[in-house]
Amino acid sequence: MNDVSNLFSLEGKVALVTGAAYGIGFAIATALAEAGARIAFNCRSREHMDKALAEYGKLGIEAKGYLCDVTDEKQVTDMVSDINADLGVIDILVNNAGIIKRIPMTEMSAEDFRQVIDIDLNAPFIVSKAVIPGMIAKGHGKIINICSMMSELGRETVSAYASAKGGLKMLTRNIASEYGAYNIQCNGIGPGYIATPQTAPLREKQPDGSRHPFDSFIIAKTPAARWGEPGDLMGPAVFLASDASNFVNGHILYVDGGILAYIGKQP
Ligand code: NAP
Ligand code: GCO
Repeated sequence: MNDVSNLFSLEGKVALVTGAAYGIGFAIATALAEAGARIAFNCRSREHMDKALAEYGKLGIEAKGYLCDVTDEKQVTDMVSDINADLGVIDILVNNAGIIKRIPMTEMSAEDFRQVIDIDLNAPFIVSKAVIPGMIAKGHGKIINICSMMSELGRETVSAYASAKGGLKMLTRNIASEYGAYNIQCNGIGPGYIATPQTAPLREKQPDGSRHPFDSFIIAKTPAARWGEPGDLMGPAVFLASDASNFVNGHILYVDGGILAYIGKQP
């Protein structure tokens, strides 16, 4: 049996966190580094990468950054080979990179819909496919897919995002089913509403200084009565990346301040 104090250690592990230049990915990569892992991350913009490297540096984290669009299979396989050479074979993958387009469905172009599916669903398939053979060879692996409230719920304007995140929940269960026998655990984290650049438009102050109506709506719908912070995902990510979760597979851990448990304020 494992000593409980070592169960959460990631010493000696190599982790790739996609889209970890800022926001949730940055917090998760920071947590994995603090638990002992060597960190690789990617994003699409050189400017974002340089800023992120400076931010990781300030925290004393030697993260390695790669310019890579996760929808491009060749760029992804090249990045994974580079990480294998630079840091070692990947033990932990966090499929975090993602976008949202908030457009009423009947006004949304098929091209916009496809772009969201491409980044939020096809890319986790592409990146997972690129790392799983190395995990099989190593005899273990952890894949964490960043899902959403929208893996379970619908709402106006997010048809593409909800379709992608619902699909990502099922990709998570399928990877767990297909590769569990190789000692690979694939789980999801379903964050509630987290204050990051992605959700900034939903929190913008009104011209009179009052809260955005969506901001008030989320606070009323969340039993914790607040937005989440990226730091709220740090503990759950370390748990799902570590030996502490070795018999947890195909699970979506909702980290939502209780949103999914709550029907909403009674009249
Ligand atoms: P964010 O602040 O917009 O950050 C997204 C990150 O993904 C950035 O680093 C971005 O960097 C990168 N990225 C986007 N498209 C990419 C691509 N094609 N290739 C490589 N990198 C790409 O988002 P966030 O709020 O931190 O969200 C992170 C994840 O959590 C997403 O999957 C999101 O859907 C999910 N999520 C967010 C919330 C929330 O409330 N914020 C809740 C539930 C789930 P570049 O622009 O430089 O490429
Ligand atoms: C939205 C989207 C996201 C959410 C998140 C909830 O409603 O705009 O659902 O931006 O923040 O995915 O889990």
